[in-house]
This record gives sequence, structure tokens and C-alpha cells, in this order.
Amino acid sequence: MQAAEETLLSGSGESREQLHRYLFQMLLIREFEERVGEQYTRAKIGGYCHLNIGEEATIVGAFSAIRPDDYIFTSYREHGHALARGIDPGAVMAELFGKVTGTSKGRGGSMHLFDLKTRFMGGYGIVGGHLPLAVGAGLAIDYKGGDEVVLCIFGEGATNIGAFHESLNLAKIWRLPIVWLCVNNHYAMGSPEHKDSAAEFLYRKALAYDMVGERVNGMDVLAVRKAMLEAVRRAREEREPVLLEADTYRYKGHSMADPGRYRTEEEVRAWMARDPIAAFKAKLTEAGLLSADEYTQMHDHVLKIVDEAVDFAEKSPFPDISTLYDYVYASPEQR
Ligand SMILES: Cc1ncc(C[n+]2csc(CCOP(=O)(O)OP(=O)(O)O)c2C)c(N)n1
Repeated sequence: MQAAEETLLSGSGESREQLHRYLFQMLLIREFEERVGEQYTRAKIGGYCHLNIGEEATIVGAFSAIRPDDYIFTSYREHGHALARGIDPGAVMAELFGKVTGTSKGRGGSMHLFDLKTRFMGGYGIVGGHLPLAVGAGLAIDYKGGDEVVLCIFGEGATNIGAFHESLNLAKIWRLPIVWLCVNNHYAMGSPEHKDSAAEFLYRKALAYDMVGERVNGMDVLAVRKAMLEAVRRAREEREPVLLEADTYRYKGHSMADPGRYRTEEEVRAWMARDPIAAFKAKLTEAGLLSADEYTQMHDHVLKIVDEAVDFAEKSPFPDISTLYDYVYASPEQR
């Protein structure tokens, strides 16, 4: 037991407390998203709604490697990203419910979570549309001589969009501190990646821009963390943008409206057998770093947080109709 513990700790350099935190965050994302799915079917949440279930290790590993003053630009599949950034689960759920206490005052919904305090810059619905925005943030950091990094997250489908190529090109020419994280869940809506992309390995698209590209097992939280720490270091210290591709899977359909019939049950089951939470829990348990009681307590705590988030969202008011035109244009009085 002791030997295994030492291997795990020396391999990752992590304290028991940190390892527990990763498991806790992955569980929080899983349970939060399960509840979101339920609330959607109860019509408490409307519009588009994309879940992160299956992608927890990629998310937690990635967010564990950035600093509080780094910037995040991400896609519409971002509830788990907001939670991993430490945004209050109640405010995230309230946003999904369209309530005034939500992260975007109830005006953004599922695809447009935003939180300036944690430099969580959204939440964007246009595939690849936020990549040029990340370039802008990277340029601003560079212009001001800062040492923050931009983490820009998108799906593999976005790597076939023109803005992806323009953004990587400019990031490299201007040597901007950006980590491009491609969450490769292998499907862009109903299209498998081989139907969308001429290149088989997406991380190799970085080579076109003389950029470092790397692929990591996105079902392994520590592997993602390790790869991200190095990518972030390169971006921050060497001003080398990096493209990191995380190999992962979404268990559910593209959105709540998609039953996902374009995938075989065997394929989904095979990925679920590699479940990032079950695998990490087993690893910690075998290493003597997690007892059954500790896990139960952690899980109960997560369920309580999710219950409270739903309760908060439920009890919060909708924005008043008189504020309908507020925030349509940026103005200093309405921050
Ligand atoms: C420019 C643009 N084209 C099409 C769409 C419709 N659309 C929404 S999500 C999506 C698939 C994107 O897949 P991917 O980038 O792999 O991300 P994932 O949903 O798998 O996280 C498409 C085509 C869109 N939102 N924007």
C-alpha cells in the first residue's frame, strides 16, 4: 500500500488533499450535469443545453493547471468549465434557469456563462467563433507586458473552421501566451471526426503553424494536468502557443435534443468502461489514498451542493420585464 501511494504521489507530485479535490470536482461536474439533464426534461431549463458528462477528467485536469488571473474562452459546452473555475454552482444553475441571480443575470443561459471576477470570458455559441477573441486577449496581455495565459477550449469540429487556422497562425506569429485545448469527443453533432477532418490526428494541425502540438488521454485527470502544466509553462515563460488535444468522449447526445443514434451502443459502453471518475477513484482506493467512508462523504457533499444549487435557482426571480433592454449595448453604467 505504502509503495503504491509513493508511486502515485511521486509520479504526480500531488498531495492527498489535491488528489481528493480533483475527484471532488469531477464528481461535482457529473452530478451537476445529471441534474441539469433532469431539470431540462422538467422544462425548468430552456433553449440549447450541452452536457459535459464523460469529459470531466479533461476539464478538471486543464483547469487545475492555470492561475486565478489567467483568462478562459470556451464554447457552449461549458457548465463543467465554470464549475472547475470555482464559479458558484448556484449562479451557474440559476443562469440555466434564466434567473436574475445567474452568472449572466439570466440573459445568457446554458451557452453564455460569463464571470469577469474569475476571468471566465464565456461561453460562445458559434463554433470556433471565440478563437479570435482569445487571440485578442493574448495580444492585450502581450501589449501590457503581463504574464497571464489564455486558455481557449473548443471541440474537434472547430478545428475545421477557418477561424481556427487564422487564430493559430496569428498566435504563433505574434508569440501569444495561449493554450489551445481541443476537447476531442470524436463527434461534431452527428458527424464523426473522420467525416469532418482530412487530418487523422488533430494535434498535428499545429505543425502547419510551427507550433507544438500534443495529444493526451483525456480520460485521465493526472495525465491532462501534466500535459497542461507543460503547455501553460511554455505559453507563459517561452511565449510559445501550444495546441493540446484531449482524447475523450461525451456520454450523452450533442445536446439535450439529440438522442445520439449515430453511435453504436458498444462504442458508448466501451468508453464508459474507461470512465474517468471510476478509474481515478479506483486508482486512489488501490493506493490507499481514499477510503470508502471518505468517498461516501465526498459524494454526499456533492449531492448537497447540487441540491442547493437547484433550490437557489428555483427560488430566484426572473429578470423584471422592465429591464428587457438593459445590457443590450455595453455602457459603463450597466456593469
Ligand atoms: C459556425 C457554426 N456552424 C455550425 C454550428 C452548429 N453547431 C453547433 S455545435 C456543432 C458541432 C461542433 O462540434 P465540436 O466543435 O466538435 O464540439 P462539441 O459539440 O463536440 O463539444 C455545430 C456544427 C454553429 N453553432 N456554428
